[in-house]
Amino acid sequence: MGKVKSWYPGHMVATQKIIRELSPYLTAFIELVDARAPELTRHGPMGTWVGKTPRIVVLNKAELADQTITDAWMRWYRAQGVGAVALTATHPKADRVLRTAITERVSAPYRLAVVGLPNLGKSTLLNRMVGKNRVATGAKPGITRGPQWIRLDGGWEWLDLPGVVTPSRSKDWRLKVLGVVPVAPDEMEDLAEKAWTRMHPNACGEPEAWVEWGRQRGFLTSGAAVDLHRTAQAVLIGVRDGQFGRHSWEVPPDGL
Ligand SMILES: Nc1nc2c(ncn2[C@@H]2O[C@H](COP(=O)(O)OP(=O)(O)OP(=O)(O)O)[C@@H](O)[C@H]2O)c(=O)[nH]1
Ligand SMILES: [Mg+2]
Repeated sequence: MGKVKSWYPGHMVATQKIIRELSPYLTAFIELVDARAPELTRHGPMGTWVGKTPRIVVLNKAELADQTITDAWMRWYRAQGVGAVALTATHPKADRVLRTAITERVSAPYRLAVVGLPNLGKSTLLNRMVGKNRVATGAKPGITRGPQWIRLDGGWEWLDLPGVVTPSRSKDWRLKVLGVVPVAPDEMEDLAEKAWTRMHPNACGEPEAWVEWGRQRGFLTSGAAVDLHRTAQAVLIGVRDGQFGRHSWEVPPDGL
């Protein structure tokens, strides 16, 4: 648990300063959230950091979310007067979808900065916009360590930034399941059980169903008992990769 508590590295403090200082010079902020839990993964204090500069909310990893719930979120953002678009940064068409969403809302010159919590796909989206792998990405939070300006076609300029976290919110277990906050080894089994139960509502009353899944996969110790740690790891990877189907972890405040 200690590791998680001290999880607010210096580069995140530096990022806040950059966002505040650059805000007047930018056309818009591209605010990344996870389509499976958009408001939970939306950075609260960002609103005050960006000032009057427009924000476009991008609900990324949409292919992992429940489509009906994502549609409800899109209606909710529209009702709030917030420009939002749902996409999948790993999909080849994502750049076209995003360019359209941006040009419909703000005009040239396009000087953009991508902001949001860690591990949401900010750098993946940039690579998609450039059409090649220009910046590092990875399946754990904290890959991007410093700001990086990249030029895109059409004279667009795009600033990739490290993810920032809201320490007060980082205790929510769903942020750990979504990969935004690192998971300490001693909490992995508890998280896997919670995640599994949420994703398999029909297995209600069978709290050990995730353990049985591990047994079937052959995750056994030398004594032929189920290796709970390995099973928990596999469950969390399965959630990350959509192995258990599409699932949303948060519904809009006004319901579906
Ligand atoms: N399934 C899915 N995975 C995605 C998508 N976009 C990004 N990822 C994955 O999410 C992980 C994090 O991506 P990054 O682009 O490094 O995330 P980031 O927001 O730049 O993270 P930090 O630099 O740590 O703040 C990687 O494993 C990506 O492959 C998506 O649309 N769908
Ligand atoms: Mg990054």
